[in-house]
Amino acid sequence: MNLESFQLADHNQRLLDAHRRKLAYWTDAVADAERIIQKLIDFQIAIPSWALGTGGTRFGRFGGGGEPRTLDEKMADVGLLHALNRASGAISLHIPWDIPQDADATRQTAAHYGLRFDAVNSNTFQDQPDQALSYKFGSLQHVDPAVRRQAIEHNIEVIRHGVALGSKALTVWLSDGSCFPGQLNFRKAFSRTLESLQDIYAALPSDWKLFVEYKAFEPNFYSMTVGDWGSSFLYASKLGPQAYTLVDLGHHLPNANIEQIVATLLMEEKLGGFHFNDSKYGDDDLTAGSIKPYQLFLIFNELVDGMDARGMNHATDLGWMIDASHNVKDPLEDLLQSVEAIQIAYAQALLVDRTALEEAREANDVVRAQEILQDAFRTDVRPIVAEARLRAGGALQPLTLYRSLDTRTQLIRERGLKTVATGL
Ligand SMILES: [Mn+2]
Repeated sequence: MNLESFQLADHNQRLLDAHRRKLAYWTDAVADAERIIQKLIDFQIAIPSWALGTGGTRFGRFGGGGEPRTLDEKMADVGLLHALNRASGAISLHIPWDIPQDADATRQTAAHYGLRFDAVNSNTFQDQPDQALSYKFGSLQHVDPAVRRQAIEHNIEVIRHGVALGSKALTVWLSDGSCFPGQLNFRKAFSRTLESLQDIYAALPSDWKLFVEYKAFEPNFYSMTVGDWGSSFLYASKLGPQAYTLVDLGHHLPNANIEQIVATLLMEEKLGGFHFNDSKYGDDDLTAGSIKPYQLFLIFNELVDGMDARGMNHATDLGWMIDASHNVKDPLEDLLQSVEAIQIAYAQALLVDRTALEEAREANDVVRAQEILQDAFRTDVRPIVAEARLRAGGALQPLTLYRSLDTRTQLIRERGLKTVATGL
């Protein structure tokens, strides 16, 4: 469904006075407010095409109705999110779940919604119905060169789809690994995976990036062949300057210091992109910022610090994507929450007094350093996030407007109650 301009205008008009009162503190007292608002307007977070339907667990899936049935309907959903928050101006596609039938038409539809295509994702973690050889024992690491070749060709096909759509990056996440000790020769698995990735890398256009995503566990529960940032960094380093590590927040062992990983990868010029989500136990794929908002802030603190140290453009020099799954919530509501949580953490990180923080560190003033970070984290930045949305043409409160329009009921009316989006 489309958001009508009068609906947006009515919503904003109703909330405008209250918003201006909250914003007054920022415009009166914070010298940096304008700079932060502009950075928020520029910052766009890609929505994954596989997160627009209900996810599920090993135990069941409870659909919410009105799920997008086609790539066009997925783009319509992301277009609606972007119309509401003006911060979701990109979509990340998964092949073969979202193979465009007519790339030009798909590009036009995306342009109509103001969307660009972020990284395209390959899939060698499942067998497709028409597939000749199985990935049961891995894909790029497989002992049989014919299976490796099939997986390589699939990745090259994904690049071709991405080129046709104007994407500039390929994300490779491998489920390759082993479930039991003894099953796998680690050195051979690494070498075979590297050789396969080298063939894929050779097919990259010169202005593309290859993101190597890592995960510590699952679906292989003894070893993962790209299991941590160290192995991803090794692959990316050996592949060449167009290869980077992709950090998915849910892919670490419990209590990993993700902000330190981010700082190191940025320093080594090997951080390529992000998959945002949140978790308490494992790869829970929960709403960004819903469990550990301080961790999300500390990650953004390192991102801003590390990107500024290298003169990088926050909005364009890394891939910013959500990778989440929605089991009990309306996926679109969840994605609105995630985007806002990411914007809040980013705005708080922009507030950090970096000169004072560096002075405190050099003086071993631990208390002062902690106070500086927590002062930024404890600041309610929601009024400037809302102001950025307003200036960019979005809604002051996207979730409130989404609900007041009874959007899900309308989507069910358009698409049906029992629709299932392609994806996991
Ligand atoms: Mn991911």
